[in-house]
Amino acid sequence: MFAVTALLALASSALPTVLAHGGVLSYSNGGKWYEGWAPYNTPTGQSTIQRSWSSYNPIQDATDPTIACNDDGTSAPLQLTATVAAGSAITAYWNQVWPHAIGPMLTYLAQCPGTTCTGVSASTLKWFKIDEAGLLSGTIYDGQWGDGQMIADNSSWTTTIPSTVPSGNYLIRFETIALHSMPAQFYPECAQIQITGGGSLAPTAAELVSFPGAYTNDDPGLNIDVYSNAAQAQTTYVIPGPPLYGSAAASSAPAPPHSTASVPVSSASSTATHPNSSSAPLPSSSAVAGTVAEYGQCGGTGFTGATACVAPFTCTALNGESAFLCQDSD
Ligand SMILES: *[C@@H]1O[C@H](CO)[C@@H](O)[C@H](O)[C@H]1NC(C)=O
Ligand SMILES: *[C@@H]1O[C@H](CO)[C@@H](O)[C@H](O)[C@H]1NC(C)=O
Ligand SMILES: [Cu+2]
Repeated sequence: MFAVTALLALASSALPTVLAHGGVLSYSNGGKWYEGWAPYNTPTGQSTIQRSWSSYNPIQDATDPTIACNDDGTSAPLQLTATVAAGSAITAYWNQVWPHAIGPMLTYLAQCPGTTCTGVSASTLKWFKIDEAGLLSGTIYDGQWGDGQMIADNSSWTTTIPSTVPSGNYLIRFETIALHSMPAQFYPECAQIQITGGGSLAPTAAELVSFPGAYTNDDPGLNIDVYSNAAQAQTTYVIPGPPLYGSAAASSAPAPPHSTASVPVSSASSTATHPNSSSAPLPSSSAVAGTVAEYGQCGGTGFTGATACVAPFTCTALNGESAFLCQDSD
């Protein structure tokens, strides 16, 4: 009798936690279905394209040593690798129904040295972001997010392997970040893929990051209280991590942030001191005595705040033209 009661108590305390979290349980690509790693089964004999992971619990530290591919993210003795054509769609499926609708969706690739990713530590790789979805509409507080779209889409996320990515062996890292509580919750899982028929556009240095390393706990898109008064009015959100793969090539001559009549100070003075503004060098925001701190927002659609960064940071476009942040220019 005691044993039954104790078991019931255990079950009722453990179950809600498990149901409230989770991760990527399977994948599909090119009509093929790939079961993922089963974190609550014995590792012995498991053979999947997914890297091993051990718990439905989120990572809650942006610098956690296992933030690349979740704990522990190693390849298994019977590790598989999926062959995936460049330009094809790959879908990751989370447990049904994913519970967290507030936060961004992100997808990364990292190329492995040599002829396989098996045995390669995820934390030694350089990652680039191929897909992201942050605040899609509305406010931080009650708007539509990438995470909500993932839930609406059968608790799954489909991304396309860019046709420009060089062929080779990669880890693909699907991540959902939940912002409904602080600190932010990270749910990353990785799978091994071999990309075939790829292109020749290597990611730039600025697009490559390490995990841990790509995020800090102070990132404006992570250290965020979605219930604050500010969040209830805020319609912009800065997705964490590096600029998207290909964004440097797409905008090799980066434009300054949308300057409007409400932010005339630097552009007006630079026009005045350079009679030929078209041939004069672009005003460097780091030359102005700015007020916006590193990683502070300094521009973007609908943004009306200060636009000049403190030295030595420059106001840099993120995510296409949706937001600008004060960042190190190298
Ligand atoms: C929804 O996802 C489940 C896996 O979680 C999958 O078995 C099912 O086929 C998916 N449904 C559709 C319509 O894609
Ligand atoms: C300045 O602009 C004028 C008119 O467009 C042009 O004729 C002149 O060559 C320019 N001077 C310089 C230094 O670019
Ligand atoms: Cu959860």
